[in-house]
Amino acid sequence: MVYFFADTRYHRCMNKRTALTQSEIETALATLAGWSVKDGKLHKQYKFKSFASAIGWMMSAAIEIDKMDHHPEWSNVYNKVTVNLVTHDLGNKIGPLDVELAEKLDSLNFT
Ligand code: H2B
Repeated sequence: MVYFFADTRYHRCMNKRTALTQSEIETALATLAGWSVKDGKLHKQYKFKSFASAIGWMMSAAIEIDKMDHHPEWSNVYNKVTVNLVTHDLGNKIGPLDVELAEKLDSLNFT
């Protein structure tokens, strides 16, 4: 039993341990609306109706980000939030967790 769990976790971990290839990134981008690769990072700028909306979204995003233990480079100016995703543990390259986080961010309520 211990082996079973150890094995599952090992594979889950190994899956996330390599940077995506160019074609894997292109495949991911095809289903990620508004995302692009900019300076080698998975990039999107969200525009909200107000500063309060932007900050509210960042608060709910932060909770999900923390749960994933995968942290974006992001910044806010007025009603815009700019997000740049790379995996530091993969030498600042785009990895599976970056795509996973992009999907999670897009799934949050947005006004
Ligand atoms: N966030 C990002 N963006 N890249 C990482 O490689 C990363 C992270 N590594 N958050 C995590 C934390 C790691 O340092 C801890 C130990 O899980």
